[in-house]
Amino acid sequence: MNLEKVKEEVRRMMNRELGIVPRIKVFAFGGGGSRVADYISKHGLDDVKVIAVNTDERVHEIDANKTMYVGKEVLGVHKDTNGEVNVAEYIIDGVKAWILEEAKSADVVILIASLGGGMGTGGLLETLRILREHTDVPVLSIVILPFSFEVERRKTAIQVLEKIKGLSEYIVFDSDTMLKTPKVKVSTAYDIMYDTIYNIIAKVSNRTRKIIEMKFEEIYLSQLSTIVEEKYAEIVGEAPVTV
Ligand SMILES: Nc1nc2c(ncn2[C@@H]2O[C@H](COP(=O)(O)OP(=O)(O)OP(=O)(O)O)[C@@H](O)[C@H]2O)c(=O)[nH]1
Ligand SMILES: [Mg+2]
Repeated sequence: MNLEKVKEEVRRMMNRELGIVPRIKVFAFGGGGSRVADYISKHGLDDVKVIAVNTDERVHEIDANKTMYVGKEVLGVHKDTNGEVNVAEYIIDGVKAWILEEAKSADVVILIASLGGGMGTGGLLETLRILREHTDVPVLSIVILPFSFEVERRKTAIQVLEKIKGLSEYIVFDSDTMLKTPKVKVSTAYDIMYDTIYNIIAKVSNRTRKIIEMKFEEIYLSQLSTIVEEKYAEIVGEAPVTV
């Protein structure tokens, strides 16, 4: 084994031992967001923690790393906010400490929701405000706009989207796009959309991993490199030769 191979092996071992992996936290809000969370989790993503948040107790049926059933004390037996964005914001404010605790250990936070209802819209926006006020963690919002025929919901969604744009990076999916391919069933069209979201998150995770590895290398591995060279020379009984 030559010196470069030894160095590479040490680098890999250190990454493994010290857990140099990105910590991506995905928060998915409301009914639509939970469906995305379920899809992502079922298809599996390393280094990504998926948290589904909803006022509907059935959130616990979602395949996610963590499911948060919120707002019972506000809504009582009601399963959703019934399109009340303000109510969702109020509920999220009540679990602010928990959101910050989760975000604290994240390298990147991704927020997902289908806009136009209450929980997805208010939940995402209020979480974004909380993160911006208390942390400097990079945030990406991935949102789905309702169909144009959902007139009032679409109006709400667009108003909130304008606010999101001022607070984080964002990616917008428009449900109307699904109408351009009428032969594709809506359920299939949603799956195609979820798959694109899955791929975006995978890319963010890979990119973050590369950045972390580069920083780690700058800080530790440059010093370690000298030690490895000395040890190598000691073991093979000669001056280090870089091949
Ligand atoms: N991603 C996704 N979005 C959907 C689906 N069905 C409907 N939607 C869209 O999602 C928008 C928001 O609906 P939900 O996510 O159910 O609403 P919510 O955020 O749970 O809000 P409340 O139930 O009012 O508290 C709707 O206006 C639809 O445009 C679906 O199967 N998947
Ligand atoms: Mg709902």
